[in-house]
Amino acid sequence: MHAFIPGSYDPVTNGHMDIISRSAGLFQAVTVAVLHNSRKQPLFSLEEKTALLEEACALYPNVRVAAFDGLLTKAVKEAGADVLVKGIRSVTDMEYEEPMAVMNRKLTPSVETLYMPGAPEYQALSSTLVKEIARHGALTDDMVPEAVKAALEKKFSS
Ligand code: COD
Repeated sequence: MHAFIPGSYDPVTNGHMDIISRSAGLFQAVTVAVLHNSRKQPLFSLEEKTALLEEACALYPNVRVAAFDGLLTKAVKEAGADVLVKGIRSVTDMEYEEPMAVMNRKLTPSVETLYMPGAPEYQALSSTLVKEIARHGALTDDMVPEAVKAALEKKFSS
């Protein structure tokens, strides 16, 4: 089976990496897909987000990183994947994800959505909070991969 893990990844956090690394252990192949979320204004460019993810995922030989646009289920098919994996931190995540899962199943029934509960230690971690904390120079080493911490510190250094 081939898993597709979409996200804005602006930037990738250790919460995302928990879902990616566990999926790498479960599936033969994993595509980590960087997509644009029209509800969010990104800090990092598509190229920067992809490069940071590639560095963070280099440890996992069955994981590849790619950028996609357009309809999610079309991107899943383009990647040759069959399962959408969504990390879930809370009821709020479920409420956000469930209508999309129902609609995606209606659009492309052959693509299943699987929810993976996030690790409790990363439950409060989001790209949004990480950026806010980084803006105040208060990031800790357990929040994001090393290269992401350096990239955030550089963004907010001026
Ligand atoms: N622990 C566990 N999971 C986490 C954590 C954490 N700490 N942080 C984030 N996640 C999960 C999120 O719940 C999400 O599933 C995923 O990781 C990505 O998170 P983000 O914040 O990087 O990305 P989002 O939430 O902005 O999602 C962007 C998508 C483009 C994937 C999303 O908006 C989407 O699926 N859009 C559908 C577009 C579409 O085709 N619509 C038409 C049919 S519905």
